[in-house]
Amino acid sequence: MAAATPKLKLFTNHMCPWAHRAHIALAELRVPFEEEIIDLSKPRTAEYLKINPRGLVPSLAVNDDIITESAIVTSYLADAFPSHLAPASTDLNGPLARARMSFFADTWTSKVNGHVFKITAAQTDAQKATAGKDIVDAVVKELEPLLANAAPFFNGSDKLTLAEALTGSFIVRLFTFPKYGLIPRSVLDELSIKAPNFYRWGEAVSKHPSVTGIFDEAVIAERTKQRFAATK
Ligand SMILES: N[C@@H](CCC(=O)N[C@@H](CS)C(=O)NCC(=O)O)C(=O)O
Repeated sequence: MAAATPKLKLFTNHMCPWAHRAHIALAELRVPFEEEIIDLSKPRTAEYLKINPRGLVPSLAVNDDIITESAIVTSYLADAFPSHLAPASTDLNGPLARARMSFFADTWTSKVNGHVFKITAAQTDAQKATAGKDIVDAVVKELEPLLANAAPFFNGSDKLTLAEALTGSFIVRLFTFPKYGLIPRSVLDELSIKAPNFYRWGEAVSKHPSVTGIFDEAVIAERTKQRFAATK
């Protein structure tokens, strides 16, 4: 007998790119879930700290169990609801395909994401120029080769995969923030020339409805500006 579908509740905040990962997976899986928005502008309540002692979003309640950390939550969703996001680890090529997607997401997080954070936080043109060069160099070296067979999504997929669920929230920021002056447009222009695989993939990812669903770009760009203006 098939196991009953678990009851899911996502503790989230739509401004948070880490929580956004779980939203992308849930949108693709089309599984019903409840959500509770956690106000990150205030100290976490004692009730939420019982759910996640680190006080971070996202957290996912699966019936009475809690899962935290966005990569773990998102991978759990791909495991629990078999779909186009990822082959099962018991499939012939499943473990290898999953290792490739994990490596891709890890590469984004460990090699590129920090530079994107720095460019949005930069206070001077010189800082923006340095971070912009670092983004382009890291994408060209680390990500461009991993996207040679994207079609348009990871590893020849015509649908989003776990690789996009884990990175799409950051990609949509990189591709939309130039409109709001948070990232110089020249960074995207350079990427389109020096990293054409990445640029084509990023354009497709940043327009996908499962990625844009909870992403209110104007509000998020404004909040990001305010956050960094406050640190001036
Ligand atoms: N490593 C965590 C990072 C999550 C995270 O940093 N969430 C931020 C919002 S984007 C948060 O909850 N911040 C609350 C705080 O620092 O008080 C994950 O991947 O889930």
